[in-house]
Amino acid sequence: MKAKIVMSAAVLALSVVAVPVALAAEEGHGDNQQGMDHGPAHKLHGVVNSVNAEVGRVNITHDPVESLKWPKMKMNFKAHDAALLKDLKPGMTVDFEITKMGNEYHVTKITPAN
Ligand SMILES: [Cu+2]
Repeated sequence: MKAKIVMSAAVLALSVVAVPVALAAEEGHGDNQQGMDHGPAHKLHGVVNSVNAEVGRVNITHDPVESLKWPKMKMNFKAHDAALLKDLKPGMTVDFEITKMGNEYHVTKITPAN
């Protein structure tokens, strides 16, 4: 009986300690709870397939991306700022940068390729 009380007290003590630690760990990586997590920026090269400036989205066939181990593929991206897309046209070859924000990659820079 005594052992049972001791055991449940130990479990209780552990849970009181563990929760704040987990929350602190969660808070530690990336920005604070309010802001999005910002991963590193990756440089890409590709061809614009379609642009939807209203919703701030662009579809690009990008070349392989070494830093992400991505093969060549056709992909939708969200523009971090919809204004980035205003001069883009389907068929345009572009150099661009993406950053993971939350669980999505956002285009943070995009220019026509030389
Ligand atoms: Cu991709």
